[in-house]
Amino acid sequence: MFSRCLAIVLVAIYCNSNSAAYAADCQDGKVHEIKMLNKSKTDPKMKMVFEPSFVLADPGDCIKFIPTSKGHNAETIKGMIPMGAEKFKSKMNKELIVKLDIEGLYGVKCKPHYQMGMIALIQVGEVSEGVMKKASKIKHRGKAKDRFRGLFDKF
Ligand SMILES: [Cu+2]
Repeated sequence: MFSRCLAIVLVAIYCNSNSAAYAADCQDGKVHEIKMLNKSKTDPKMKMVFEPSFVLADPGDCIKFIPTSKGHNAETIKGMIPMGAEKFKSKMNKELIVKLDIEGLYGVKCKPHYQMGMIALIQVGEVSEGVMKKASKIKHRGKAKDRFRGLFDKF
């Protein structure tokens, strides 16, 4: 399933005037929006969250990380991207759009709030049980541990 050597196309959008470029890259697939928030919109007790924290996407879809609250970024977690996929990392307080072509699981964290549990999981296409198991066994710290457990429990 990893035989296709498609690269992730990384498109960083720094201001809205660049949205034409983003539209060109993402027009074939869906754009899934993930907000970076100080406080969850659905559960106000949850602090420092990506919302939604789980996204199911098709290969070729785009993910748009939106800095709704200040002080966050979005970057892949080491060891939590599919084989052959490229890591990505947004700048603090900047929107980031990534096109995910390679099937598998992508673990995402906010660098300053990883320990506070600011993580997200993106599933692209179909994921085998083996891949799922391997990803669920990656060790995490602080609240990231509990939140990842919560996400993997849903599978
Ligand atoms: Cu954060």
